[in-house]
Amino acid sequence: MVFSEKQEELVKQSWELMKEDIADLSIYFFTQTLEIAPRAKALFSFLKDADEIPKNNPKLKAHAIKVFKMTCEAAIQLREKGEVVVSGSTLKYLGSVHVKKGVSAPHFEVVKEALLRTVEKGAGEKWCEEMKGAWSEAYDQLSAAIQAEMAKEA
Ligand code: HEM
Ligand code: ISQ
Repeated sequence: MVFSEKQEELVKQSWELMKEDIADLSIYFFTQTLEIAPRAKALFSFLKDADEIPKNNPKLKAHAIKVFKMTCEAAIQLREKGEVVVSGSTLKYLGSVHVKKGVSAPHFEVVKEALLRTVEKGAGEKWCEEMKGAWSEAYDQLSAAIQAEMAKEA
């Protein structure tokens, strides 16, 4: 699939909008993830002992930002190179972290849905089908790279 300049632009544009409200959107991202898959709560070290999602946890915020930034990066690579290449050491690290935590393939679909809902909320009136498609494609490719590494780890 060819990733167009327009698609890259849509991802970048929505991320710029999201940054303005990233503290709340980070919480929203986790809330959506746990709404779809309540048992995923136990996977996250900073959530498992909390009754509710902590509103002011720097780790939570940093984790959410990383997922969004990596997906943005994936969109840029898709347009520039036609594929997502995560640097070797980063990919190895991500593969091993997710295997160790017990993350499985269906979790990736859950996080995708939560991510799309979060972009929808953050983009507001800029949200559109094309934007959804661009984030979906970038996430799918990134997710495939991580899962391929996880399969090697296991
Ligand atoms: C940790 C990114 C999918 C659960 C991490 C970290 C990154 C990351 C960067 C490491 C944070 C750090 O140690 O600095 C991603 C990306 C994903 C993805 C880019 C998809 C494209 C998933 C999925 C799950 C998941 C599907 C399952 C719900 C976790 C957990 C940790 C983690 C439990 C460890 C958190 C802790 O410290 O307790 N992820 N992740 N991730 N991820 Fe993901
Ligand atoms: C997966 N990995 C790291 C952080 C995350 C935050 C929210 C949902 C999924 C995640």
